Amino acid sequence: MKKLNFSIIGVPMDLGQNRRGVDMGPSAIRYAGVVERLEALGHNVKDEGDIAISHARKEQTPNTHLRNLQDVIEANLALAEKVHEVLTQGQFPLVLGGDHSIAIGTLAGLADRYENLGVIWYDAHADLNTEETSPTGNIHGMPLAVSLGLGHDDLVNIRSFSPKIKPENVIIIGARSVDPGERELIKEKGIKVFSMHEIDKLGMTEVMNQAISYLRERKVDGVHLSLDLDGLDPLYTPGVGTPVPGGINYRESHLAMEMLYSSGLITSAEFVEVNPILDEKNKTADVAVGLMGSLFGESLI
Ligand code: HAR
Ligand code: MN
Ligand code: MN
Ligand code: MN
Repeated sequence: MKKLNFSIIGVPMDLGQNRRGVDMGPSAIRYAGVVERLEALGHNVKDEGDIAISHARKEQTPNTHLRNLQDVIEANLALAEKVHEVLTQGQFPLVLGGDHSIAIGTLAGLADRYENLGVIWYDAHADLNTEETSPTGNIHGMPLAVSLGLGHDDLVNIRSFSPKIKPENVIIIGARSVDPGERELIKEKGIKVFSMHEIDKLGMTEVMNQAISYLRERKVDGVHLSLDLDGLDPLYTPGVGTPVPGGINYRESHLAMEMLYSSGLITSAEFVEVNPILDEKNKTADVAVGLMGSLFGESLI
């Protein structure tokens, strides 16, 4: 088994949406034993601590309905630099959220290292809104669009280049709550989506086989897994801000992680949207850490 050198980066960020508590996600995931779980698999783990997030809110930017725009920009600038730094040290970035707006910074930090980065977006949502299409103004509904180069200039141009990723290298898995503007973008850009419909119809084994083959055919030089815990059914991960029923189940999710492990494709990962205030006895963080176990080499026998 390949031993990895992890750098864990916590991002105690709740400014990309309007339900407090998701800033405690990194603590909850640490409490659920992430470091011990990965070390038990023989990996080296360095906990880099948390990115500093200001809880003193900046004034709202005029002429925009993007919530907490300045604070979200600052947090993602800092995260992008940190991810870039640990990559140059040869470490495997493992980012703990925080709301999903932090994927903007993670991908910005990864992008200049990979010419042809693949992205797996495991989520109930497509996170493809822009300022124009967003029904809420919540930036956690926008990080995939921003990384494709669509959205507010200051978000899109973090680390001074755009786009960070190519639409044909993105795969969305688990989608079941997609806004009209997001649907259009999926069609226009030809983004590969395995919605709940495909998961029900094909089964997770076939979905993951197709996803892995698709990324191999695209000749990606790395794959980032961005896993939003609301991708799972809220029965298993109730501690999320925007739960959507009818989601991916517990064993399907473990199978997906185990197949990704066997593929050897994953080069970075983030686990986001864990909100301990909305959770039941840290259940959602426990599931997150369990999934990391499967993603990084735990096997059943
Ligand atoms: N699509 C809706 C919006 O833009 C809801 C987004 C909810 N987002 C997350 N991330 N939890 O997946 O506001
Ligand atoms: Mn999301
Ligand atoms: Mn560089
Ligand atoms: Mn989501």
